[in-house]
This record gives sequence, structure tokens and C-alpha cells, in this order.
Amino acid sequence: LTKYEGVFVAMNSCYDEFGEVNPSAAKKLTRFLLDKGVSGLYVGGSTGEGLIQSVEERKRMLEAVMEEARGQAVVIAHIGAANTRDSVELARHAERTGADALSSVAPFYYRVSDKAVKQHWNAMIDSTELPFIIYHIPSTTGFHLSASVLQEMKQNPKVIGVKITTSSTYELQQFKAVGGDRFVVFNGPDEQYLAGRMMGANAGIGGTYGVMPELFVALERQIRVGKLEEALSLQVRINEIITRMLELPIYGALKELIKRRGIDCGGVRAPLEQVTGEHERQLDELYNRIMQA
Ligand code: NGF
Repeated sequence: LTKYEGVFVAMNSCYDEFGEVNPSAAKKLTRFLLDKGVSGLYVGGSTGEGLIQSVEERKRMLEAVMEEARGQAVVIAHIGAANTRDSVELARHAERTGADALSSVAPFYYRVSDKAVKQHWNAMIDSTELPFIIYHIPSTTGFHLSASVLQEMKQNPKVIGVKITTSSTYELQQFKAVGGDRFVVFNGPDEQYLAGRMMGANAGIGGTYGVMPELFVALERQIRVGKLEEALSLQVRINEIITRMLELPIYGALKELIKRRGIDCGGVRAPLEQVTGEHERQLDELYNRIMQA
């Protein structure tokens, strides 16, 4: 499981001027990230807008990424959807396309029991031979993964890890204890990459990594060689950038910053909020901070 270590970018999707998936821009973005030395890519998650795309669009986006990344980086396909049938279709497609692993949020909108959540995930897991990573993000799904559900899910050897997007590093450490040494824990909030790694995360999956991959790759390197004071000072600089990003519509801001880094991935899909002319000055400042950090 050492392949699941380090910096995994929760990749943005790329659209053309008509708002359609743009495979050539997606390949460029993939190349840009791989050249920066990230360990892997997480496609179709929250940052990737997978949950507001059609099944066909999600497939096109993953196919474009795989064409560029195959054999060069670990690709995790997020296949979570509001209904199990779409997730199973996406799981089978991801396996055919060559993704390394699957991942999914819990069902959302409808409040369902633990039993229904397990059935939803198990249907995806049973539909392919790929390893599976649970995506725990209670703030958006409303489902709070308990240690006992994690323990049950983990009985299946295909369930190799969990990605935790909550601000509790205590919970992260508890999940690591449930999973054990061979279970991969991914830190979710980019603002606590260092803290998450210190509390047992093997890796991180994050959306802001994509606009400043060099900084997260450097942070990971410092952690690995035990330069923790330097790592903290870099995390603080990163957090100054993220704090300013969060004053803007975050997903729209990420797209604009990617554009400033040379790849036009278009805007975000409604209902996500675009950045507008009034944000121009803040975006310029953010870009400068990233490039100077
Ligand atoms: O987008 C969110 C919502 N969190 C992301 C990340 O955990 C989600 C995080 O990078 C993710 O990995 C995905 O896109 O599937 C934040 O954008 C970042 O920490 C800034 O707050 O919570």
C-alpha cells in the first residue's frame, strides 16, 4: 500500500467555452500536476464537480486523465453518486479505464440507515476487482461514519482506506487505530495536512494542492525527512493562502488560479459560484503569494 502515500490532488474538471468536458485541457492539467511530482490524482470528487456532472461526463473526464497519467501516477476514481446504480456503472467504467482504486462518499440527500450505506458501498465494491477507499465528508453528505461501521467495512480486504474530510485530527487518529497499519488514511482538509500526517494519515487528498502542487510536495518532503519546524512554517504560509481563497467562492477561485498557471479549464458548473471581475485583485494577490511562497 506504499503507493498510497503523499500528495493526491483532488483534481478540478475541465470545461470548454460551452461548459462541456474538455479532454485536451484535462490532459494538460494532468501533465502539469504530474510534472510537479504529485503522488496521485483523485478524479471526480468534490473539487472535481463529479456530483454535478452526468455519468457520461464523469466517464469522459476520467478517460482523459487516464490517457495522460496511465503508468505514471496513482489514479483514484471517485464514483459516489446519489443512486447506487450510477455508482456501479462508474465503478465498472473506472476499472475498464485502468484506474487504480475506487472511492465514494456515502449516499446523500436522503437520510438512510447504516445498513443502507453499507449496501450502497458494497454494491460498488462487489462490481469490480479494484480496491476501495471510503470518503467520509459528513458536512456535505450528512452521514457520520462511526468506528463500528468502518470496522465492519474493513473486514472486506478490498476496503483499503478512508479519506477523512473533518477538522478533527482526533477522529483521524481513531480511524487509523481501527484500520491498523496496513489501512490507508487520507487527510482531507488541506489546512491541516501536517497535523493529519502527524496523527497517522499516510497521505492527503486535497483541492487546493492543484493550484500550488509545489508547496504540498515540498511539505510532504519535509515531513518525510523529519524537518518539522520547516514543515510547520510552510503549512502556515500555505494556510495564509487558503484563508484568503476561502474569502472567495473556493471552487471558482481554484479554476481561475489554474488559468493563471497556464491551463484553461473553464469556469465552474452552476450552482457553484464563479468568481467575477470584482475578485480580480484578490486573485492576482493570491497568484503572487503562491508563486513567491
Ligand atoms: O472541498 C472540500 C469540502 N474539501 C476539500 C477536500 O477535502 C475535498 C479540501 O481540499 C476533496 O478532496 C475532493 O475534492 O473530493 C478543501 O478545499 C480545502 O481544505 C480548503 O478548505 O470540504
